[in-house]
Amino acid sequence: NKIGKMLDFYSQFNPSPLSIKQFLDFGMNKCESKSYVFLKKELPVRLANIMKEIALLPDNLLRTPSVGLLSNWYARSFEEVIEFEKTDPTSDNLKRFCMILSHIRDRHADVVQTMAQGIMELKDSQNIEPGMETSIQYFLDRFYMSRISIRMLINQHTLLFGEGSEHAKHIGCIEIDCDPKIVVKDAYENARWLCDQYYYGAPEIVVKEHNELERGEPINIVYVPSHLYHILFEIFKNAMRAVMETHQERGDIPPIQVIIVKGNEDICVKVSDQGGGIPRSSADQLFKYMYSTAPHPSKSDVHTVPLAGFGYGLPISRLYARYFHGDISLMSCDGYGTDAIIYMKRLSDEANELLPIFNKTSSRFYNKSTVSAGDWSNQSSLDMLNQWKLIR
Ligand code: W6P
Repeated sequence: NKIGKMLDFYSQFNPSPLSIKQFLDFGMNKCESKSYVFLKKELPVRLANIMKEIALLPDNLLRTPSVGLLSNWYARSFEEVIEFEKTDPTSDNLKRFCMILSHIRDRHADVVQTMAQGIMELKDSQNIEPGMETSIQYFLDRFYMSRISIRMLINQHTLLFGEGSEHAKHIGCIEIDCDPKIVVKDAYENARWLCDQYYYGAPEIVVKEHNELERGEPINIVYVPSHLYHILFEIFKNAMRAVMETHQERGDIPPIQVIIVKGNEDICVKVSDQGGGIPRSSADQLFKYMYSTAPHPSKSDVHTVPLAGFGYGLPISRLYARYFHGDISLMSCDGYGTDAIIYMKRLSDEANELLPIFNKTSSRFYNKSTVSAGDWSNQSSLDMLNQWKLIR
């Protein structure tokens, strides 16, 4: 069939990662036809790359209603963009292209929940061996990263060339002088509100800045503030819950401390809580999708009600950080508290998209059905895995 052929064709190309600087250049020159010509090839390439990977998922996951639904969304969107393959950037086509892109974005709005649903359906229907859990983790990281990147492309194009929006400081969803302190306070206030609803109290915040490069100057970064907000909101929710759960009875609630640092390579935001920390034996679980979906969300489970997200909060936050070659790392002192450090590239030309590429290496990953034997002695006790309950 035609769409299958087109998928084969477009999946042969590697996605072309853009840097934040390149996104800016696209947006400052405001050349809609240039963006159009780029996207009518790049979007099918990114869609095809991830669709090929979806096709390699285990059959029993592919056959779940949720994943079936989701595959259809991708197929429809792929068809819609390749309609433009041989078209020129006439004003009529430019307008139609913008509209189609907005439709595609709306169609894929619920992808995260739908995929999570599919994973839960799979878990309910069978026991998942560790090997399969590893491939699902591998897949979801790539799948959600692909989605983040495709939405970034669509958002930039529609914000820049859709309904008129002239902002001095915003180029699409990128802010030229994003002040991390403002994003920190915003995310804190919103997490605090949720925390208050449930615990009738919340930790205070203490924010410090250290600009090592320009001593005493405020810290600014070229970044996508909504991504940083998403990450910080998730970290604050986790930190607040930990603090409230460990200090509620005692009444003295230690503040959450934040330091924003501009160094030579990175801009870092460190969020330190005194929420008792995470046992080292379960720290690895925090970024696992299968783990956070593990306890079924139920209204009777008090811990999942107030500071509730979708359960994929931390792994997806880390993808947002990694998307432009940053990262998140969590470091805990068991019995005391946790430091979460968000790293962002200081220079916008070093902040390149990190994109999954479909090829032999990636497909081999799904084929291996066995877990390789460990070459270090360890009991890797599975019962340790479920001790730490993460908020969703
Ligand atoms: C905790 C667990 C956690 C996860 C993410 C961020 C902060 C914290 N604090 O105790």
